[in-house]
Amino acid sequence: MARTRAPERTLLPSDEPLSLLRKDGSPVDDSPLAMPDDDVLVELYRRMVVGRRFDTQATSLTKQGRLAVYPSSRGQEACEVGSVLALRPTDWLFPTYRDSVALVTRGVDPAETLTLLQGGWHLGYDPYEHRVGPQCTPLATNTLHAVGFAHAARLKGEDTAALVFVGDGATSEGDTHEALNFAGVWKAPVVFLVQNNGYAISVPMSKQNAAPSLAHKGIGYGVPSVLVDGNDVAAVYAVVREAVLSGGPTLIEALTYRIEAHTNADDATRYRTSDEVAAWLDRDPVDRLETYLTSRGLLDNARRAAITAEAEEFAASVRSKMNVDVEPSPDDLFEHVYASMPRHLREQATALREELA
Ligand SMILES: Cc1ncc(C[n+]2csc(CCOP(=O)(O)OP(=O)(O)O)c2C)c(N)n1
Repeated sequence: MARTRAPERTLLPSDEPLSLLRKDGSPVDDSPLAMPDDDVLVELYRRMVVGRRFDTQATSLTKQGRLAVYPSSRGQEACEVGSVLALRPTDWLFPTYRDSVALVTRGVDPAETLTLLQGGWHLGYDPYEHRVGPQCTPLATNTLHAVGFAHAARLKGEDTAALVFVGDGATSEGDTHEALNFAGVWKAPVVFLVQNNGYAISVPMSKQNAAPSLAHKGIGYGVPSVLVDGNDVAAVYAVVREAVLSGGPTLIEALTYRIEAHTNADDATRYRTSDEVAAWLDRDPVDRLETYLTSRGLLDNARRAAITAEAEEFAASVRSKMNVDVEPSPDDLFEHVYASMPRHLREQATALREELA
């Protein structure tokens, strides 16, 4: 992929997305990005294969009635995995509903990851264990959490960066504006990773954005901005790593595509063509890295088979963990909202209990 500008920390993103691997898996000769080490590349591949298998399994669980809803990130594995592996153990992740693969990559138990989408519990994992905030479902609220968190950590003298995921649609929300503004003012160590997958449900980018690119949205806030090929995991890893180590804010737009529908409740054939999907399948992030690793002798049939077997085992463990009936108590709805429950919530809880009695 062509490139017109080196990724020095200027405010202006490059005209073309930065990349390290072309869509056919061959390396980009003159990329300004540093290729990750060989062991990192193999690990990126392994995590993408396992993540994709987890994603397929979660999609199947919706068909079996085990999950209420599942927003697939199939096709977006380079963003989900590349950015998470670029974090240091001390950094924090602030994900959205689409980022279950990122959580699993960070080490969160897959069944605990899925309780929100199952309807079993608001937040099934301990955020402190792996430093992962709650998966937000209101668009862009996590951007404010990330900026506040990163700023507070710095005030406490901690070396902690926050990585926050947003979709292209979420960049149109007021919360994103406020978060970018204060990230710029405070020079907070926050990496905004915009996974531009082309659509906000059925609304295409062209109907909600007039900027030359979403990365350009950082300029007005004084936040350095980067445009990257979001299906090139090596490039995503490299730009996120650099952003994390910069110690300040960065806005990264990763150009990618969601292969599945918005969720299992959506019919994507109503707003996009099969030709469009096919063109993106041709840019598959997993195949691309696999081709590269194979050409470098870093992946052979035995290693590939072992990784596939590991992914199958992971999916089997997800199935057995999710193959239980959950009966959440309606009272749980009122738990953990406030430290002490205000009167109106106490009244609602009583009314609900009376209705169910
Ligand atoms: C504040 C808010 N408004 C509207 C919605 C309804 N909604 C859910 S997902 C979605 C589209 C989001 O698109 P995008 O940000 O591009 O993320 P993607 O789902 O493609 O990952 C909308 C409008 C919501 N969840 N929160």
